[in-house]
Amino acid sequence: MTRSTIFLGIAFVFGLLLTSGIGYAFDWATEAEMAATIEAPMVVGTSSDAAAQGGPEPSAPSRGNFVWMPGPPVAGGGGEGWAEFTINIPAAGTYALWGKVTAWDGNSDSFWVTWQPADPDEDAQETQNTQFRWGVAQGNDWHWDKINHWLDGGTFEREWRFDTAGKTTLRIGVREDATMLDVIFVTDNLSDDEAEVNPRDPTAEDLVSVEPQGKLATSWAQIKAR
Ligand SMILES: [Ca+2]
Ligand SMILES: [Ca+2]
Repeated sequence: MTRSTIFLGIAFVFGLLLTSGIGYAFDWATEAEMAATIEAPMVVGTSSDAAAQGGPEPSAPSRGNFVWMPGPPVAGGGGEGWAEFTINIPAAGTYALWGKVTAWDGNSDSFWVTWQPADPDEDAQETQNTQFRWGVAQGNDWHWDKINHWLDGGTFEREWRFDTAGKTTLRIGVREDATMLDVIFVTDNLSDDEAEVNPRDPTAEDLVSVEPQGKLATSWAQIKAR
């Protein structure tokens, strides 16, 4: 092996480390109840509100609240109201979303999800486009679910490609009432493995810092801390 071959090998390995480090640099979380806009009948709720509808009472959500369209267990209903979030992404790239949810049963386990500008400006509650239908993992207490699309032919995890950094708009629309959303977690780690992605509740810093430049600085600080 020549000296230049060894050098190229070292440079290649270093490049891989650098690439993987940057690729997994960004994560951010926000409280569902801190959405920029919440349109009724989607409202902010508490665990006792859920119990008052007759379902099992979930434990305390992050910062005490979640969003939902109130409704009793088992019963159908829904299709109106939404929560909309402004999310500043730090760089062009591909991102995934996880929701911290409670979903009692098969009549209370879905939302509509569009994230513009990767998704079109489409009212999924009106079009009923299954590309934007999130089949939420069931469970009577808070758990993480990677946002998927529940197509007629199967359910697949989603990811969103943004060509530029900056402001994006995420809308979570009611599909079935009583589906509960506590936290939204945004990441450029596209793994489906929850243990690897490690979705989390918002930190105080997440809730203050919304500027793209600020988030980029945070990402670099996080890399350096590893
Ligand atoms: Ca329902
Ligand atoms: Ca919350």
